[in-house]
Amino acid sequence: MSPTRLKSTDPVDIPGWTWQPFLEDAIKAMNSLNIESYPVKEEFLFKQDQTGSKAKPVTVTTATWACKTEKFRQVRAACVSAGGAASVLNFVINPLARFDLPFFGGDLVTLPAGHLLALDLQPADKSDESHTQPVWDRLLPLFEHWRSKLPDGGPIPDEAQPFFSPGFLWTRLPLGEEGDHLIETVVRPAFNEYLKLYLELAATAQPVSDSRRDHLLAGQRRYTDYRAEKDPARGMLTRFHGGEWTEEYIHTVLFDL
Ligand code: DBV
Repeated sequence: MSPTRLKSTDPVDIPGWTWQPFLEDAIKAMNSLNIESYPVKEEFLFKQDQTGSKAKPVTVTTATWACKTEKFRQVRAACVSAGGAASVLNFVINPLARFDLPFFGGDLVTLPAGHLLALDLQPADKSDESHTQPVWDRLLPLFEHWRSKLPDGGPIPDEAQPFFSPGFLWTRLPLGEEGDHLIETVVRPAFNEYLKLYLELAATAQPVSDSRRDHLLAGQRRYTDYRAEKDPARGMLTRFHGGEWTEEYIHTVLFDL
């Protein structure tokens, strides 16, 4: 039986989904904010299909947790569970452009070949020092601390550079005990510290002028359009749930600005 999720803030409870503790940490970290549910169509709140062969079917589930707050236009978690084939938490906080804030982005991905883990506070306009510097001054000490404990994830495409901060924490870890240990002792506290810093920046953010808001909004659109166009999960989601569902999910839920 599939759990009924009627509201975007209803708990996500997918048996065997390995990233559950991270989502629970994130929701707890936001518990002093006034969280309201965010409109998400039922077919995107909870979607279950079968993949794999007739002889060895695999149940695949994609659930979406989402909310809005006073300063966040949309906070959303894409939660994918497909047994040994994939387990994903993609978590993004989209601030209102009225506040001079970066995005919070977390991509926690387990595939048969290993874990891919990305964390960042991503700028709406990397060339705008008054947007980036106050964030980077506080982010870089966290980055230096945690990156020293993780292998480097390797190169990312040049065209992605405008959308990353210098505090982009990016690693690949092996499946099994060694990877699991680093996830629990390094990646989880790093995720929580990045999020704590983000929520502190948001707590002190004051509304900006209309013209500043328009500038930030234009940068947010470039970022969101890029993420929708290049979504690395497109192939996987299309295999699991079909092309039509996936395109609508990417454009109207995951990257809906
Ligand atoms: N990535 C998303 C969404 C996902 C998702 C919405 C719903 O943006 C999952 C799920 N990411 C996902 C999957 C893969 C990656 C890879 C399934 C593996 C794709 C595959 O190998 O088949 C960080 N994520 C990646 C990669 C990077 C990121 C650099 C490798 C891309 C590649 O190998 O081509 N995603 C990227 C990033 C953020 C992010 C910087 C924000 C911090 O969310």
